[in-house]
Amino acid sequence: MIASHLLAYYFTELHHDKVQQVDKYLYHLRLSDENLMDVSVRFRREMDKGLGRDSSPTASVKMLPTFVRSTPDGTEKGDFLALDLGGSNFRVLLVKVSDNGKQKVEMENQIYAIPEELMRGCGSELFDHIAECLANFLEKMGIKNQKLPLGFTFSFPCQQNKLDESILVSWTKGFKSHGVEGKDVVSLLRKAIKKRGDFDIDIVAVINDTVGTMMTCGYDDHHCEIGLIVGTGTNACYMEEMRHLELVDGDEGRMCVNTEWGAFGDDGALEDLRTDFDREIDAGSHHPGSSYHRTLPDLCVSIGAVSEDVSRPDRDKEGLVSAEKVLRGLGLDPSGEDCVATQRVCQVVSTRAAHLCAATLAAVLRQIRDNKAAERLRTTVGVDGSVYKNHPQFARRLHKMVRRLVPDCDVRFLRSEDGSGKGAAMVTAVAYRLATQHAERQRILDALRLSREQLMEVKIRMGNEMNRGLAKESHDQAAVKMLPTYVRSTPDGTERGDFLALDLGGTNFRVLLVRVRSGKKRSVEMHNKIYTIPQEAIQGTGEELFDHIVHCIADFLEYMGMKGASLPLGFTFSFPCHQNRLDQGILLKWTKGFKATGCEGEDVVTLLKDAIHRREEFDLDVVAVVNDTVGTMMTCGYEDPLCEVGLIVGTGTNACYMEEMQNVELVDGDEGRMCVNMEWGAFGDHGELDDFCTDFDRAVDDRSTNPGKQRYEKMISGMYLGEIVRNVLLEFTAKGLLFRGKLSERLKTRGIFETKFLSQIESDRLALRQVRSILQHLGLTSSTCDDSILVKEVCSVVARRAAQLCGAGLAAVVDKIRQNRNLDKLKITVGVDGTLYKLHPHFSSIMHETVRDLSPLCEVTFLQSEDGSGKGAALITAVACRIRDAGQH
Ligand code: 0WK
Ligand code: 0WK
Ligand code: BGC
Repeated sequence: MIASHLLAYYFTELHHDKVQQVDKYLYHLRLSDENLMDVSVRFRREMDKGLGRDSSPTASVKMLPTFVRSTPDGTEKGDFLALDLGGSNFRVLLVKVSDNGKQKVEMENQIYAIPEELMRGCGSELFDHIAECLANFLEKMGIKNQKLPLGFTFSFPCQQNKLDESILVSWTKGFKSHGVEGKDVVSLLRKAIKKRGDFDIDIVAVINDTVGTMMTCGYDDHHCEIGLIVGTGTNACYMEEMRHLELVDGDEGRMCVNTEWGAFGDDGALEDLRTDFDREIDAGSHHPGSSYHRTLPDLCVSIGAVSEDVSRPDRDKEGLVSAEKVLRGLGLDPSGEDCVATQRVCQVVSTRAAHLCAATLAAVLRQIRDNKAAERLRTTVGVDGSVYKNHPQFARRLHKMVRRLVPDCDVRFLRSEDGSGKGAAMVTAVAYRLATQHAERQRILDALRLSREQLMEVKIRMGNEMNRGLAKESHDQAAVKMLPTYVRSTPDGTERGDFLALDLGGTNFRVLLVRVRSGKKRSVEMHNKIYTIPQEAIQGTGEELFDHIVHCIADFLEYMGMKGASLPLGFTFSFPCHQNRLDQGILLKWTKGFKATGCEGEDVVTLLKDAIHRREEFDLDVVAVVNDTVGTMMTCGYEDPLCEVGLIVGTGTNACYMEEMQNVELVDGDEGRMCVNMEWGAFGDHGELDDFCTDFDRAVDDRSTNPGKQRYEKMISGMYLGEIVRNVLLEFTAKGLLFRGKLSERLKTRGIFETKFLSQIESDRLALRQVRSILQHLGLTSSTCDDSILVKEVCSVVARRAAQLCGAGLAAVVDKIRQNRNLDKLKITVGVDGTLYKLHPHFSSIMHETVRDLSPLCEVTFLQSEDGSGKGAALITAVACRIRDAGQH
């Protein structure tokens, strides 16, 4: 229109005012670098508006989420159909993707016409026609009986809520079929196909042609993260950070955004740059008032013979000839001057178009550069469209201006030779791969997901095992030993004195001095020092281990200036011990990787005393040996008298609680209560949990220092969760479901995936890239964002199961206490300690929830121990001393 207008105008008015007037007209169509930089800045602002949840409804540049999040990873394979509607040609394609190592893509396609009357007629007829073309193509290819997956390139602005659903926002490019805007084009197509009933397909994805172009080019160049179309219409898409897409949930990774930049200026943002020619074109267009930015293509269309006419003259000498031919074609009798002017008009119009494109593309490039916080951005733009491809100067002008506007970006422009249909097939192939992989991953993870019924079953079985452990006749066969601790009462506030305490068995070995005051100034003051237990002591001889313990005590007494002091000592020894009295503990078996020889079956108090004697430096009065669960219950009981259960979820896991003496059949007497150390870690050692054990659990157990033992512990506690995750990741990788199937040597290393990683990876504060840095630390340098999301999912599934299993066990404990006391409702406190419980972001809440759900008649308060079980051990020692001293008077 401009050219013809201009020329028509030229022919009428300019006959009189020579070339100057032409230049005057051309002036407004020329944009300076400042103008273009300003357009670029304005567009960037529009992008932010489009991405914002609150601002997007009024934004002209809609920034539509496409639900395309991943690019091909080379493992896609299969036959896929694709439809390509919205450009100059409507294509139906069959795309064969083979992954025999060197991924190959073969394509067959057929172009079909879309009659004008259908473009402007009734929508259902349009889709009937599309279905007709599809049927024709399937017939031709002899695949009408196959239900192939299909990717639909539908190149119009669509609101998407998922990959296979797309609501048409508004037609563009001369399409006006009614009854389609506001509808899901996938349902319209499915309906049209169903109506025919002679073939069926599985529509997996609907995408915009810019997205298809990005994917088509991304197949050859993995740097391609922008898709650009300059053809009948113009538009661009790019990979945006999820955290910027406020319209879609999730902050992890990236998603392709269809900018629909054609509408830039619809809110007047380009008013100052628009010329009367633009306004006239718009007024005469199919969609007046929308799509200013579509200045170029619409302009071309209206001159008839479309862009060729404009682009051909834009070729210097040869172009002049074309100009004359075009003008004669329009029934004019142009002079040489007319042809020069016409060529000039074409040059200026297409240059403005190329530069406007460059300005908005520059904004997209800056957005990606800033997203990556990159000094210098290296990226590829996949391009398609007849204007970009056929106009002799457009591409060069676009590239040049882009490099001028964003000199700090290395931009490669990659022409799409295969059309966006291939891209649509790749999106479908990726969606298919992701869906298949997702299903396979969920199938594997489902083995680690426990239903409420299964958890209730665990609770019931734990309850049964508790009774078997308590009962004299079944105790020996019971897996859960329910060991009497000889702790019968909790502190009554009269305790006082200085006590030493040892705390062995958790992550840290502590020596403590605990000063207990009674009466009004009732308080407990503690001094402690943490010592490491060297691996060689843990796995050496018992003598070495206990000599090391005594060495630490000596160091502590010196450190406290109490060399040679002889204080009553409470020994927290966090391993299963059979006790016949408070100051004796026969070690039944080591757990948590301890293997020191000559200890199992021995009284650890004796082993300690022997070591003290061997040192001949000080003497100690070992009054009590307690389990860390008992110490924790006491520590918390000092604050909250309702605390009658102790729970540890740390390196290992275990629980204790105050049981009715009449149920503690291993100990004489029926009066009162005694604390029972359940040693529930061994639950499952006799097969009680076999139907809940997975291959991953079996792999962890097989390679542990105590195969077949502590099965429940190995599904819950910190020493093992990392290993379970590592084994799941190995399985996923071996099946090509993760890390592109590339196994890293480091990931094969036992214990490399520490449980602390689970807590870190699941903490909401940790962005994905930090998950990636953990994976990089594990030698998984090529892990992708998707990999990180999957690793996070595996960690959460494994941790969730651990928390639920722990909750099911505890539900059995509190319900037993309630039944012991014939209460309809029990109010009780559980004292808890252990790094996993304290540091994992979700473990405690999931465990609490499970207890509440499985034992609704128990109102359970969880009290986290801040002082460790050493304090509890000292309090037990204080009580024992009080009773002993009372006994001596
Ligand atoms: C070829 C792509 C198609 C896109 C077209 C745009 O396969 O998806 O719509 O380019 O260019 P046009 O045909 O409008 O010039
Ligand atoms: C801190 C207690 C200690 C217990 C430990 C368990 O003072 O007795 O063994 O918690 O947690 P872990 O250190 O194994 O994570
Ligand atoms: C031990 C228990 C201890 C628990 C928590 C288990 O391995 O057998 O005695 O209470 O770990 O530390």
